[in-house]
Amino acid sequence: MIPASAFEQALSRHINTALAEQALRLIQRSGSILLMGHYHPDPDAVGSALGLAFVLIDFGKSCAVLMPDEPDPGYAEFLPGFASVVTELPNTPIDLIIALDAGDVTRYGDVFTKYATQLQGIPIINIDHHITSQGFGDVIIIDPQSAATAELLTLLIQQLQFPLNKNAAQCLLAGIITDTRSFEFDATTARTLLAGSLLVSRGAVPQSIVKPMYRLHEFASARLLGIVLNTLHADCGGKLVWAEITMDMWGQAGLHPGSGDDGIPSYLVDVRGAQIAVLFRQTDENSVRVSVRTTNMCDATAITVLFSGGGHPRAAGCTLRGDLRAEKEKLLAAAAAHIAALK
Ligand SMILES: [Mn+2]
Repeated sequence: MIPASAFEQALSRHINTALAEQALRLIQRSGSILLMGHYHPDPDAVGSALGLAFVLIDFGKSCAVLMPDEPDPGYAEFLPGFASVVTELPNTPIDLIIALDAGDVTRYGDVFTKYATQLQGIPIINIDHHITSQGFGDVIIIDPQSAATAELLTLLIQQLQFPLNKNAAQCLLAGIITDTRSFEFDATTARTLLAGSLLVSRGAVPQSIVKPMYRLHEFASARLLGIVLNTLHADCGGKLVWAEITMDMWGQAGLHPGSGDDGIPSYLVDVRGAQIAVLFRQTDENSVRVSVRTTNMCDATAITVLFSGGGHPRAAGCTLRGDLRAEKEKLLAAAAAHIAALK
């Protein structure tokens, strides 16, 4: 077991001391604290809010965790305290707001407009790790070096010498694991792993997060994968990999059209040599939804924008309508052209 002092040495003094002390003063003088995450909350938003709440409760504070909309109920499997998350402002006094994992008020849905009267004049601490964040409120702690808001909170908790209990550690580890996809993404640093190590030393269990997040799937989804892989094609010398789900395949797998296929695009892009992976999924007679995944050589949005879609460079989507067979050929040609243009 690593002595606590070793973690303190390794993880302390990463946050501007003046900012950390300002945050501490606001926390000290507040009895009742509202923690919130951004809309479409991911496990880093929910885990950061719940994790910090577990810490502050130990510190004698009363806490409420508010999300602008319902988080995925599946998170309950690995986030202690998940059942306490609310989507409406509780009717209790609030002394302090801690807004987590987004540095812009508009990212908190309509919370700040809907409850403008109730929230007016309440001090705000904003903690985030996104490089594009401007920050808002009275104390702004933004650290783009952190792979997750939960990593930044782990540092802050260490720096302020707050007690870190097992539930808090589990929630924070969930934020770090999901924002780094199990310490895989570029954002993962030696410090991220140290923060993870500290959380595990306090009782967090990586497998209890990694397995439900990334590996567990329903029996019907496993059947669907088997059916879909029969349609697997490779073009452009293996650089373009694609597969399709036709209307009758959903039924064969025992699924409602458009459900239970979550992991398939990622599975396709992990075929060795693939630079672009495309999954066509027909969910009704008139349209085909397309998921595009790429390796870092290709930009998925360069393909999906041609079909009025959008997304991110590594993962994007669009919907095909009209002559579905012709549109599908057009999309594959666009993907092939993108690959050809790389040479
Ligand atoms: Mn995050």
